Amino acid sequence: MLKKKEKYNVAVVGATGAVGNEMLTILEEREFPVDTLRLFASERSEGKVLHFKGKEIAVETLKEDSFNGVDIALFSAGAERSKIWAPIAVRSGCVVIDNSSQWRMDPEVPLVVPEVNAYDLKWHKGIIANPNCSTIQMVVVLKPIHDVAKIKRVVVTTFQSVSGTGKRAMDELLQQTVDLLNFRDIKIQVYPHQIAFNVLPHIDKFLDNGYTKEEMKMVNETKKIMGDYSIKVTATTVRVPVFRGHSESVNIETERKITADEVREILKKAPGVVVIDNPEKNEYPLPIYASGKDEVFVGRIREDESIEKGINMWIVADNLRKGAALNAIQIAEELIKML
Ligand code: NAP
Ligand code: 3JN
Repeated sequence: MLKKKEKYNVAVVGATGAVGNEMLTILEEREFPVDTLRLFASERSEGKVLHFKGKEIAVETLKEDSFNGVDIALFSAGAERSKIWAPIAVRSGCVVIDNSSQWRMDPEVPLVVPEVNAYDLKWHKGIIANPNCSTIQMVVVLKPIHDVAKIKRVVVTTFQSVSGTGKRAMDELLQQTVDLLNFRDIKIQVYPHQIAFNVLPHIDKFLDNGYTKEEMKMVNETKKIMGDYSIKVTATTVRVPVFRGHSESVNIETERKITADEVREILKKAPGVVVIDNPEKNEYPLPIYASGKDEVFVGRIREDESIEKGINMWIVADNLRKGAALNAIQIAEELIKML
């Protein structure tokens, strides 16, 4: 298990991907106390050189003994890899912070957003799960409201950027946009339909209940992180032709009446939240401004006039940072603070 040290041996699994790349940037930016850094990806990337703090590090493929001597492993190489390699890493003595959905709903695994439930880190058994990006940015805003007014029901519609799908999807949006503007035929490879100049009400696979997996992740993960299974959640997740930054229209119904002004005051004091809510100046959160930032931005806060105790909000965050890499590194920071 993790022992207190001045610096830690860190591994990033999926280091060549969209999330992995962001992890390297954030480890460096936040001066995480890294002793050695090992980078892993698929066979396609073996030997590829990545940069960290001015040093070149060659990418390796995973082997049974890859995690020997590693203290903290940050996984972002997909659920299948996490399923196989996270237990191997734990057996080698390291703590795994996993970005995939593989372990999120496992009752033995804490699902953590530090601003909301850092206390759940106390009972980890080696694996800690990082929630889905759309869930993370929503719960950072919901928790302080829940503490004051108890949320009974959440209705959320997301507007998710293509970076949520990874590097290939970002390339596809760019290529389709360039091709369409040049009157050329387009290639459709990543999504079931053209994504440029389009909106797809479909993220991840469809399930038997008519929802997508992404929608059910938001439903189930929200309850686990908030530690309240009585909250009702329904979600519609939508892919939009935006490169980076997920936006969400969120409607809540509370047990206690709370005004829009009260919500603004609560959120102004909430950790990791920035309120941008000046409609008279056309000021509200936008993905182009949230991109590259660490905070979760919230605006368009208003009372839902169709019910007695309801609030509408617009929530935006950088999905690769707070939605994935940053949250994982904040978990690592909390863990070492606890030692
Ligand atoms: P990506 O850009 O496609 O990157 C995938 C990464 O996984 C690459 O580094 C890839 O290496 C590596 N990989 C693939 N097969 C591997 C193997 N057999 N062994 C080791 N590494 C392998 O995807 P991404 O957007 O970064 O997302 C990666 C994963 O993070 C997702 O699948 C998801 O589970 C998780 N994720 C979570 C959130 C969240 O909401 N918290 C958001 C986005 C993603 P190569 O470059 O060599 O192919
Ligand atoms: O599509 C998005 O905006 C977020 C995608 C997240 C994602 C993509 C592929 C696999 C996940 C996730 O984190 O839930 C997974 C997965 O691990 O299931």
